[in-house]
Amino acid sequence: MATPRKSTSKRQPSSERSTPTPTPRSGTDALSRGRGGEPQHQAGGDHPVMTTAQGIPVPDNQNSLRPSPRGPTLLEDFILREKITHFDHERIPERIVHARGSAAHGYFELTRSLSKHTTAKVLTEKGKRTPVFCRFSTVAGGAGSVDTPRDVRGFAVKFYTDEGNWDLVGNNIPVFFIQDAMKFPDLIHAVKMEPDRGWPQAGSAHDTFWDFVSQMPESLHMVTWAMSDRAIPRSLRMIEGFGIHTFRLVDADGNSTFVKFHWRPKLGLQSTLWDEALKLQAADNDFHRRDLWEAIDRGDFPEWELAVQLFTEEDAERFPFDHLDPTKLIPEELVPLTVIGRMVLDRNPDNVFAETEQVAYCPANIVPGIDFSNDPLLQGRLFSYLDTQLKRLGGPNFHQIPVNAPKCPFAHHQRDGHMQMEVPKGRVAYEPQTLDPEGPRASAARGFRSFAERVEDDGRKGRVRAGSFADHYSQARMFYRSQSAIEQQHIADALTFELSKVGTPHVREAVVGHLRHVDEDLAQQVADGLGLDALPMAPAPAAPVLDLAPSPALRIIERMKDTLKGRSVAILVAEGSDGTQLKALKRGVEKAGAHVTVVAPKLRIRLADGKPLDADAQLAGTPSVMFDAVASVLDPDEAAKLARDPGAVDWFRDAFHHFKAIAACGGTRKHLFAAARIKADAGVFEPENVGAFVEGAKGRFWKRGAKPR
Ligand code: HDE
Repeated sequence: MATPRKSTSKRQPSSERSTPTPTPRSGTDALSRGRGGEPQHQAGGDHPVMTTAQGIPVPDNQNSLRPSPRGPTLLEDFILREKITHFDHERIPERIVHARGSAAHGYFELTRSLSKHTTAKVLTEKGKRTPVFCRFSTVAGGAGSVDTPRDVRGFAVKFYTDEGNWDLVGNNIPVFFIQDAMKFPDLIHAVKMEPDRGWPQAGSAHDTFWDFVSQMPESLHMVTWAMSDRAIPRSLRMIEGFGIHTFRLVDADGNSTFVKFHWRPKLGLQSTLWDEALKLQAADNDFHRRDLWEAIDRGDFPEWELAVQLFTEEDAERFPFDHLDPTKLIPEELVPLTVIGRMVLDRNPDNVFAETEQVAYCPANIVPGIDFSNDPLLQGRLFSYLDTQLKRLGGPNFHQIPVNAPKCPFAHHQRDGHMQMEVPKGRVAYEPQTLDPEGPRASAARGFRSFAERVEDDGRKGRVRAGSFADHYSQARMFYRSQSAIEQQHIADALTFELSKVGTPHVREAVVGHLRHVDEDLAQQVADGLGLDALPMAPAPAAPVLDLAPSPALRIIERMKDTLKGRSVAILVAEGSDGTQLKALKRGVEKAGAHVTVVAPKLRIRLADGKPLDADAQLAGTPSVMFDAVASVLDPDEAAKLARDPGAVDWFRDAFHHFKAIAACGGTRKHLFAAARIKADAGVFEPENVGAFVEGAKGRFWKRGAKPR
């Protein structure tokens, strides 16, 4: 039975609501006023009337329907039931891998036509801008995990081309752990949290992952990458992307050229140190997604070049590895990269769930003129994505969700199914047919045509692995030997850290045994770090380990761009700071292209001239790991006070030990450097000398603490 109610549309003034009058225990007066349940702030003006999902106006969004003020809630309350039911169903299954992601809209602009090799319009119409939606992700952690674990990053791009959607679903590492799709569930079960205990979340430093690695030498190449600085990027705006597999381009005559796709960040590559990554996890779980979102929000649009490596069947035959093996890369020195376009991400999603969560990438989405290769990992992926998305998005019509729908005209006879959003007209939903002259029909001229690859005549069906996939170590060795000494040290440290978290001695030893094929010195360092008495035996390799020519293009440190563009600099101020000096420093750093954050112990301080200053961030929640370089403009007495604050001391200690440029005022040098035991070096600048600081902030001062090898 419904209780008669007065209209609640007339809001009481808040002063009346805040009067602490005793709540009556019965009576319709208390019910209709909703005392205690009224929101404190009502939006003024012409706001739309709130309705249910059925469009019925909602009279009261604070109180459920009950027969008396303290009585039970009535089942009849369809408004409450609809609201709660929808809420109960708000979560969909998260992705089994790549669950945590951030994405943006943008465009791809072709700057060089590949018309010699392909008919795909997206790759032939020079100057054309194709809309894209790009999602970055970590792999192992759940959607609610953190942004900065040691992990591979997904780099998936959906191109809404005039000939249908093309999805380039890649990673930020150019090779993969396994050669055959058959092993993917095993790999993921091994790296995800262990099923009996439920940890670790988003990390590979545990027994099951390394046990799998120890049994799968083919993973060694990617493991070496995953232990390198590539797996702890500074920003999603500073990672490379790779299609990994060899694909084909197909021309109008049906000829094919092999192709590998590479994304290269305009801002250059940059990574964090492991210590920074750990501290970033504590400081800001959302460090990467916030960085991407804020950069786009302020118009600092991230940009990548799309480059291709093109090669023929004959070229491939000369490679010392199989181009169909996804654990192998083709060094740039062997097949150079040709830049063909650029991608600019210039719009944040309007709604994370509707777009970032519901976007469904699929390597099988390709357009005429592009084709697959026989890479056995790619072949398995062609099945997996649609299959998982049917479950994740609840049915076969997820291609109708706006972020997934093609932007070109489309027409087919697929009908019905869960969540059908279209209202197809007419009686014809089949083909061939004579009843509807407007009905869609296949087109041999315009349709997708698979490359007419010759299939071996003497093939024998079987569960086999090609002998040309047998070399598991040579490229891991090449990668390691291509790194600078600093990066090699980081790989050794990362392996030592990860294996130190492995509780099973024989697993640790087996992995160190494999490392001997990568590099004897690397294996020795890790063995020392783990306290092994002797180097374990190296397993017999399935193919001879080759000393391939190093590829310096695989380094990061030397490819960090000589620029402050896209970087982030913090200036620490406190009560009594010199406003003029702060202004000059800020202006100089901003002019060089960096984003400046003014950090202070309190959000509002008074400068030396008495003027108030609103800081951008508070010191306690803003450690220096969040920035590429730091500076201070402090009154000496305030610096002395801050030297008693461990957070302030760590601010400088960390910046220094993370090899960053520091513009330190006199007070900082005298008090905070003393407390942090910092001895100023070539990476420490005067805040007045903005030009020198800007130059220094473009790189890191690795000499500061290089560990001797
Ligand atoms: Fe994926 N992968 N994957 N993967 N993958 C998924 O699809 C799978 C592989 C990659 O931002 C899933 O919709 C198999 C390589 C990215 O939404 C799933 C195999 C590469 C994303 C799946 C691989 C990737 C996924 C999970 C081995 C780099 C996130 C949810 C045969 C080239 C895309 C989903 C996004 C997502 C399966 C290997 C990249 C389960 C079976 C190699 C970037 O379908």
